[in-house]
Amino acid sequence: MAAFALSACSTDTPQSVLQPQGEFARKADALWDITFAIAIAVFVVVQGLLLYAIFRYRHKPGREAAQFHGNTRLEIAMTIIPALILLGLAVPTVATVFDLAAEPTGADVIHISVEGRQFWWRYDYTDLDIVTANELHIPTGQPIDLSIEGYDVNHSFWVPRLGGTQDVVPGRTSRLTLEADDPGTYLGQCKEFCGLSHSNMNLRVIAHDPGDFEQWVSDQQEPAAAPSDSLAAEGAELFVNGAADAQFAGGPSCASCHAIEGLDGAVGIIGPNLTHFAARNTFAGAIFQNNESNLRAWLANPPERKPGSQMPNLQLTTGQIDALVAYLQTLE
Ligand code: HEC
Ligand SMILES: [Cu+2]
Repeated sequence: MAAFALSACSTDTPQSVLQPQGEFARKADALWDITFAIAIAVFVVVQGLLLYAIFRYRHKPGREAAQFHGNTRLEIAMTIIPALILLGLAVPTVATVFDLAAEPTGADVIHISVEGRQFWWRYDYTDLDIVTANELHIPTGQPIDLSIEGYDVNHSFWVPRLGGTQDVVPGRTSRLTLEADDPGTYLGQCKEFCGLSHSNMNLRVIAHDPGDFEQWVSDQQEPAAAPSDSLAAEGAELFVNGAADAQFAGGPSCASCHAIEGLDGAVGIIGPNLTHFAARNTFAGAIFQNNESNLRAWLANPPERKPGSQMPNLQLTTGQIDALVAYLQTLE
């Protein structure tokens, strides 16, 4: 009990809904504050009366337990008081529900279509012509309009400090508004059990000052850089055509699952768009830091690194991994 209670004193809580960092998360938090205050008051009154009754009417020699039934006034009061409390709570709740559900309007609203997949997030900036994965870049101080779709099974999108949760259901488009006050990285994750790597389906929102966001957008809109040296060029070639030897030749090439803008033939849509892969801090559901050793381990055997991953083990040789990593690292 003590360990549980003391955990509330922790300050390092990047996914706490109680420390909102944006307009929409704050509105939900305000509702919680009211509900929590009322719940505490009810708890104290009810437990107080209970303790009083236990003590005041405890057993004593010669004292008989009274049997009684049907105190109409008490029963009416016990029905009306909770009904009034719930009615009172319904007013701010319903107002907030409608407020949060309203689609933000205005010329500067950024629309992003989010897709939950086993076990990563795909983001399509529909007006900006950018497709990326797992790390959602947004400008600070303005509402971001997310329309959210499911691709395979149910997921749930949640960045606790920036907004509410939204269930992701295949065949249905839902929406959610997020906003961040300050630049920074905000953690989130899938909140609906969705299979073996549910716990590995993280995401992060990276909020920038509006000027820095503009810069990010124009960088992302560039096609991928051409390979800078012969090893990277070999990697690009492997990426599109596979290799003439080993299992990799018979299986699908990287390009049949991944798109890279500017690389001929790389138009796949099964896996994340890799046009600016090297600009991401993390990969594979934001669970691995994007560095050379993690990338090598990933390419060597994705389902071993991330159970249930839809990227198969392509039986790459060390030489092929060298070339592919060299190429992926040029994709700034
Ligand atoms: C059958 C489809 C398929 C093939 C073939 C494939 N991938 Fe993937 N790849 C995926 C999927 C799906 C993911 C997302 C995995 C996850 O996060 O669970 C992924 C993830 C990745 C990532 C991490 C991207 C990110 O931002 O999270 C990299 C890098 C990558 N693949 C590179 C490659 C390379 C290089 C090849 C060729 C050797 C390749 N892939 C072949 C489907 C594929
Ligand atoms: Cu999920």
